[in-house]
Amino acid sequence: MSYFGNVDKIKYEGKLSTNPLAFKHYNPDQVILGKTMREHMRFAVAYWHSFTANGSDPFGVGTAVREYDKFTGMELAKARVEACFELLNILDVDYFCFHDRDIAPEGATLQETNKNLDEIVALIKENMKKSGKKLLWNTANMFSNPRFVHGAATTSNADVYAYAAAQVKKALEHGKELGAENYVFWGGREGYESLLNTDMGFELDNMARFMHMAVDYAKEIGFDAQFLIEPKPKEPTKHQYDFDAATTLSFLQKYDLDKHFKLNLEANHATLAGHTFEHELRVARLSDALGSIDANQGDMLLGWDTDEFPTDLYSSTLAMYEILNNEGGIGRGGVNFDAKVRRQSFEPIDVVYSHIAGMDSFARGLVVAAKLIEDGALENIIDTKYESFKSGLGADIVAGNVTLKSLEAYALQNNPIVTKSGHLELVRAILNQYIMNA
Ligand code: XUL
Ligand code: CO
Repeated sequence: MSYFGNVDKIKYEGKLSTNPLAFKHYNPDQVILGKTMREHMRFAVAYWHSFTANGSDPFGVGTAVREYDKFTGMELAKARVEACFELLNILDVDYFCFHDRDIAPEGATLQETNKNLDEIVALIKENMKKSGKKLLWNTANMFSNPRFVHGAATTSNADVYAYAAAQVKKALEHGKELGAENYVFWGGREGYESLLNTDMGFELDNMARFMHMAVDYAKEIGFDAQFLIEPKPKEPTKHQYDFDAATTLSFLQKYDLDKHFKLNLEANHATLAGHTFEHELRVARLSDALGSIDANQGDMLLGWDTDEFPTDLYSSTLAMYEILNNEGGIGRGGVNFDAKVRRQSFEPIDVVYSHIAGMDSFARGLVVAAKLIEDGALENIIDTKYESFKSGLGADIVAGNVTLKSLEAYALQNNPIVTKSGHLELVRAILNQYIMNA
């Protein structure tokens, strides 16, 4: 059975190719700064967008009707596994990611739900073995079911807290079973609508307790995945606790969790928080917490999480610039396409086109970023900008050899102060040159 129309494995044909089913920039075996493109990127397909979602929105039902939609229940779940491995093979992508509820239907009881999950996990394991494909990360969906109306780890209902804990326990066991490289927490409903009826301090304490239990259990069962938190400022709640990289890092530090977690940063979440993607990556990188990325993009004109496939070369270049400058690159993480085709792109082949577009955009970003680094293009500009701190007074400041008094004495006799232009438009033009010509 083919769900994507018997498409052959996508191959690299070079930048002049006009074949829509070919990579123009992603050449998996091409070595850049000592690693192949495949190793730099570790691309992943997101199960929920590519196999579970169907293009429905608050105004209309799904437009993407797939061959597997003739099935229901566990038969549907099994057919989706088949579709997943077919797509990974077509795209030559090594990894995938899922939420527990993406892969198997919930039953009437937790026991039944877990039984469904176990069965599908076994099927996934079989397919992984046959194909050599790997699980970049799994996670627990603790936001869709109505029981999570007040949150999961931050709920006001202790019974729901216990249910969420049971769900994560199972997800960790499945992560171990499938050899997941990472385990992700995205706090879907960990946030609040109004402080008028919310004990924020208590909810945060409870969330930290929850995370500690997860870390302890992973250790207990010997699941050595990298733990990640994925920040997002809003949606579904008005204020999400893991607002952005800086807020999440401060939460982790306050609760002594920082040595156990890194961050999974998503482009559209960054822009919702009023940041660029590269800002979030830089903040994480400076704290040695850049763990993995969810690659997508938002829409400048819309204020919600549109999860579009990433095609903005400025963003992919600057994201790859941060990743290349990160110690160990993307490490155990990867570039997960947490992205969905638009509602009008409802044919199965659109799922293939969209991933090709995203992979090529990141491949191009990688090439440009590597060239920027090799040439020291931005480094030299930054070096020159801060050169007053390299000698004389500046060097004394950096060495800690000054006081407010000594600086005052210097300032009193240093007149006039000469400042230099930042030449930002020139810098942008240089970046343009690299994007067009590298
Ligand atoms: C939601 C989102 C999630 C996480 C995993 O905005 O990004 O899909 O990536 O729960
Ligand atoms: Co995401």
